[in-house]
Amino acid sequence: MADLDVVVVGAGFAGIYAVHALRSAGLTVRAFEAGSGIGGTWFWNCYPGARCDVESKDYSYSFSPELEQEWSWSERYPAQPEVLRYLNHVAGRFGLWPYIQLNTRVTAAEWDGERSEWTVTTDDGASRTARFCVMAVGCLSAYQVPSLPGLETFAGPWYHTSRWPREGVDFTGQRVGLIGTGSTGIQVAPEIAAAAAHLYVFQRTANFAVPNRNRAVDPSWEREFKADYRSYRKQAQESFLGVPITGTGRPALAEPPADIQRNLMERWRAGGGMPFLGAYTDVLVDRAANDIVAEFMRDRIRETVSDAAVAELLCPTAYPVGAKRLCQSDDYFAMFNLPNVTLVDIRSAPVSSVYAGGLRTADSVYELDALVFATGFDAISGALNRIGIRGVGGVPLTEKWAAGPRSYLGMAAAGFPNMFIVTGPGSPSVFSNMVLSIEQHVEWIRDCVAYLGSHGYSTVEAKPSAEDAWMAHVTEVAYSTLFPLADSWYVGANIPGKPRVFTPYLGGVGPYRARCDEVAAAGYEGFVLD
Ligand code: N01
Repeated sequence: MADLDVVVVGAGFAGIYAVHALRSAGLTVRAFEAGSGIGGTWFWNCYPGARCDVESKDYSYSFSPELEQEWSWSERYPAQPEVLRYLNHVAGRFGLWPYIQLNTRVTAAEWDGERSEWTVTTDDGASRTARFCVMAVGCLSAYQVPSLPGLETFAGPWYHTSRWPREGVDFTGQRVGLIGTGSTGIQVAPEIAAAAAHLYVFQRTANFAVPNRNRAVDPSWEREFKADYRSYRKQAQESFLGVPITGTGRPALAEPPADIQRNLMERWRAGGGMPFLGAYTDVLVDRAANDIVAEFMRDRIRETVSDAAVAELLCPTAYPVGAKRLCQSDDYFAMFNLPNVTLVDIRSAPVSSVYAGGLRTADSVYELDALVFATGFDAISGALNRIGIRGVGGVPLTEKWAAGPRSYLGMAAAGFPNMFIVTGPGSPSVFSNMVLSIEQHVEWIRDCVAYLGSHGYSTVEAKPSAEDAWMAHVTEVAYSTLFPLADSWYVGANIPGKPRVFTPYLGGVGPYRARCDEVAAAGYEGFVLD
């Protein structure tokens, strides 16, 4: 008999809830977490300025009406320390600590077909067997540092934002180089600029950013909001993004230009990416509509940044707005008006090498005391590919995914029985309110395991035909939008050599949930139960 019913890999939002939900269903569960604390992405990404771009009222668990009433968020968009406090509160409140083993990285998971169980090995040399494996490793966990020639010769310290020293970093009086201008780079840059003698921002691709208009949560608004939290959560579950937003419901191309400008400006002033991009129905599917919104955003950069040449360099033109994750910031563009900040265009003059005293580009040399990489992640599949996962016949997951990650419903990979992936490739995951999508997956997995038990089955495995059909649908939906036009981490374009496959499901959170529920109601259609 297996040591455990379920091993959960990771203790971020997904792993924490998986432990709670599966234990509440009467299963024996153990979670392994590589970090010295829980929180996953919110544990590791403790760089200054780290803040969620989904509002706190949405980016929080909905499974407990009591929890959502008890907890009070201090800000509209929660900063990383507050999200981490929240998760620690949840673990304590629901008695989860005894079932979470910290400082323990899962290094391998192998399916034993004879015994119908997984053997999970950890970096302390121990192994456990479990009937089920729930991979709650996060979509943005496997960070990447570019292989720059000479990096090992750099005399100063260098940091990746996703492994920021927990004690913080003092940049006072230093010349700092920042590589990476995605969501993370845009958040960390103003914080570094506030302390450093000089900040050089090395930009390869300019990015769009909308204002947050972050503010303290008003207690009377909170009271009012909480009075109807349940029905709000229901709306969120049925919505497209996992956050109810109010768009005009009309295409931009059918709207008089002056009305578009007025409407976009209202949303710009209110702050937030989802309501802004969701203003019109055609922005993410029609290039002409997208161009109108993109130009509106470039105009905001031009009116903010006083040096016209710098402003032009900061204006994104390489991809449709929204096709890469829209950044949010209240102070990034204005930061370039500071005398101690320089924007360096490494698209036209790429970084050639690092030397002891700094960084060389094709046309210049920059003397630096410290280097910061905000260069992103091997997203969605990276963390799973780094575990030695072997399914039926000892086939490695890396081999199955050699041409790109794939799964049925974004939760189960053919050839890997009794292994569930939370927010895996082919699910709304990063294109949704992650917390809500995590809850939906965990509850579906819990119910599936219960169904097997009550119907006398011991294994569940996605059929290859169901996986093929689902991934074809994921691709078809993606290619009906503008998303594939960007070289984004959504398609793996940020990782040299990674196959270009669009894996997030863009069909909408509500319809996706309905499909998963239909599959379950039909006795787990598309799965082999044995
Ligand atoms: O990573 P990214 P991120 N040389 O991949 C550059 C979530 N998130 O950590 O665009 C030079 O987006 C790269 O340039 P390019 C959110 O979902 C959320 O910023 O490839 N530059 C790009 O500028 C987000 O999308 C929040 O040309 C190199 C940057 O590094 C996701 O995490 C906050 C390079 C990487 O951008 C990832 O964001 C933070 C190289 N060799 C993150 N390699 C919020 O909730 C890469 N780059 C607000």
